Amino acid sequence: MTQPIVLKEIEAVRQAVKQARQRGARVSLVPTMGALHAGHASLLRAARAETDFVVASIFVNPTQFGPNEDFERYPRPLQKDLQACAADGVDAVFAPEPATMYPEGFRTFVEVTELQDLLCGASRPGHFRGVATVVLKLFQIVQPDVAYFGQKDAQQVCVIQKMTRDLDLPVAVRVCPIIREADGLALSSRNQYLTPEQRQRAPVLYQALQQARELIDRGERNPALVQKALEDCLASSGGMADYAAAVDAETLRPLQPRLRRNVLLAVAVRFGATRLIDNIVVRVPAEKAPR
Ligand code: PAJ
Repeated sequence: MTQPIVLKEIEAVRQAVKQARQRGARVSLVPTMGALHAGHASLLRAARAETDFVVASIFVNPTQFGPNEDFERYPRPLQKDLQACAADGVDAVFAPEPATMYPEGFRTFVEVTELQDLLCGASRPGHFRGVATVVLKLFQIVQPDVAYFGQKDAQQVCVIQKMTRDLDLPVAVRVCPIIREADGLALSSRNQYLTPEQRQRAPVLYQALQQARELIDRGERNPALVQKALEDCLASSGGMADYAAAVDAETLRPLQPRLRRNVLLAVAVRFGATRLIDNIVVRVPAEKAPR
């Protein structure tokens, strides 16, 4: 098992990528905040399988955390993460200090208007501005051919795809499926905050999504009723629903008057101070035109 090179400086990343490119390598980037689990590993493996030089970034990005969020206590098990990167064949790990990414006097931010304010954006103001800004910076530093993201963070994917198109970034964005525990709970670095009792209740997010999917499969097309089904199921678990939504998978806008095309079912629930999210996309078959 070869160890990845660990780089803390932007110039060192540029050099390593330049050398790889001189060898003709296709370069990929897997942005993460560390505390790596099997969800992250699936992205690293996809990158390993599809490209020649894999860069993983490990950076707990301060600008995407709100003032009362978990930036300080977010887990940072760097040595363990480096082992995970080695096991999945990562070539280089970029693990900068906050002052390297945001030196004194940093003033420039990227906003993907509207998309950034919906769903998670409503209860986490500034979150997607921080995500878009750091991802654009990482794209600029690594200049990858391909970047890998998880469907787990569906809105993040929408925001990054929109930014990439709107700013003509020469990066192919790949989206990998959600990796789950056996009981359906989507893997997340934040699952470790859950008490044993909260952990037992946490699969309710996926159960609610499945129930709503079944409703749509049985022919329900009323968005309000599907949303109500999601809310009722979440309420049964004692978690506090932040939102439950059945929206257009691309624009994240409400579908009115009926569900159609690709419907994103998305939920966010608080268990104590821990906020969990999950989603599935349901394809609604085109309706037959009335004769
Ligand atoms: P982080 O939460 O560490 O996630 C890094 C990547 O792993 C994201 O693309 C996320 O969607 C993906 N991921 C997390 N859990 C997953 C799961 N269960 N299945 C599949 N993929 C999963 O998302 C971020 O970091 C940050 O916002 C970042 C993009 C790095 C910008 O700071």
